[in-house]
Amino acid sequence: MTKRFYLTTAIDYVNGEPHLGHAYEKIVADVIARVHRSFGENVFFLTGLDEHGQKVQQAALDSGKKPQPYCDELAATWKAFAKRLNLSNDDFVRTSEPRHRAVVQAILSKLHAAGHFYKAQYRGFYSLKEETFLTEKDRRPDRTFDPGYGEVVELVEDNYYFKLKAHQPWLIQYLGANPDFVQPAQRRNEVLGFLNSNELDDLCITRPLARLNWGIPLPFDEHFVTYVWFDALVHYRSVPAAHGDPAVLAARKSEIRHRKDALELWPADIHVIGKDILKFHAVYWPIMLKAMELPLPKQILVHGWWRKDGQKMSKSTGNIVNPISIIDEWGVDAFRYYVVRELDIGPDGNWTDAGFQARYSAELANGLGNLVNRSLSMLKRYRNGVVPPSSDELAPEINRAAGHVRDRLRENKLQEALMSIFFSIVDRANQYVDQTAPFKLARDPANAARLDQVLYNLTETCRILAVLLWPFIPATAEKIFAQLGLGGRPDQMSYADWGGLNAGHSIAEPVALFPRKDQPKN
Ligand code: ME8
Repeated sequence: MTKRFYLTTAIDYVNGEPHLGHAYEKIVADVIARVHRSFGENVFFLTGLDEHGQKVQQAALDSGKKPQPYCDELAATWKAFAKRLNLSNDDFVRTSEPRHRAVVQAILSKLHAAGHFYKAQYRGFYSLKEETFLTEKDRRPDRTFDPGYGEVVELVEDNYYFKLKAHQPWLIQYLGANPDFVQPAQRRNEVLGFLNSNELDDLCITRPLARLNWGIPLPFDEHFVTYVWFDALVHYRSVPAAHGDPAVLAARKSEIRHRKDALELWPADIHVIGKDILKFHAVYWPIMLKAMELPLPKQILVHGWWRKDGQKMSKSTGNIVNPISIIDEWGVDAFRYYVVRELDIGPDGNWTDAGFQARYSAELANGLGNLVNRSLSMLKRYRNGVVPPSSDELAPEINRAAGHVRDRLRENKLQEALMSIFFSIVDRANQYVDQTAPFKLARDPANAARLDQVLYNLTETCRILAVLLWPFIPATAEKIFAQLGLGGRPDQMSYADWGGLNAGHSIAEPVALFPRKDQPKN
């Protein structure tokens, strides 16, 4: 048994429909998962849903349903959404599943016995909307709280706390010694800046049952349920436990059972998350894992947030991008392509319909689609679809570009990799068509050998493009392979070396990959 490359996303709250931000994160993670598979690694890609807590309880109540059936219904929508995005996830976790609940409870019992928690009374101002206690620091100069916190009430209640504070020096030291732990660097600096200038408060890990009942019961005090982060974050570990991962089972000592079908997953290789949940992942989670005596994940990869037309996306103002309607109209790969091409992992991005349509038209329809379509159509027309003898005129350039793409992919520089594919390969090959003018060569039989060369170079470039593009736009890459008459899938980077097409091979029918849209919508 060898350890798999274990990659996760945030698990989304099921208090509404999936939006662009959710879709983006899952696509980024899916591209990374496919890249690693393509490099020959054994990957385990996990995504799922965060079902407990006040927000979900409230959303269920608002729709007149009990939380579990409410979640069951929405979970079906979200799972269908994952399929629609063509995610290649290996598991889909829901935090209301017994396999997760059992692990959360076992961990809580163990940490309680080891003295990591204490019970204390807290009096403070509480934001119902954000499910969080507010401090004096959250007040505005006029002593009021930001309206973003919604209704704020004063509460006095007992709760259990996790001793977070004591580990602060250790965490600062760990972050300093492990520069790749939080990426990109700007996010790591943010965490370090925060830790160096604030004293951590201990972490409240419960809610009184009287106030919240939609949660995992605290195993050692029936009056409480587990509050979100000791529930949600633990899914990264409960899923490996459910798959019999010896590393996480060993940490629980009590129940090591060796299973034939066990998977070695922990530690996670990458947690892909959005910037708003950085503190939970880069501060709470490492300390929780230290208390659990488990190694830390290798990397937390933090993406920025999407806005639309320069404004925050919000259901109430109607300023949203509905991924499903985009996919219905333009296809899943146009959507996958755009979000990764437009936004590097790190900064915030801005969606505009005009920007999306411009990239569709220039890069997918006129760039990639046109290249593949005219290359294969010319091979059909001039050589009856039969691949001519091999030629390596473009080989040095394409091999160099493919090497660059692979290097960027190894660093999770997805946007740069896509740009290289398009600038150095798609644009170069389209320029090659213009320079060599095969339609002119075809007019004179004396140019037959030259036409053979040109057609080989173009067809082989299309094959390599399918391989390099597969992690990003898998369905399109597979279509290119099918149109090339090749069996199997373009899912291994090793296929991207020049010269894979053999003379005499017959291609299939070319079909437009990205139909041109005549009248772009505004
Ligand atoms: O935070 N642009 O769930 P969530 C980009 N359940 N990403 C966005 C975004 C936007 N406009 N809006 C949200 C939660 N996201 C918790 C996570 S993990 C153990 C628990 C991202 O549904 C957000 O940053 O509010 C997060 O990574 C993910 O979507 C889920 O957000």
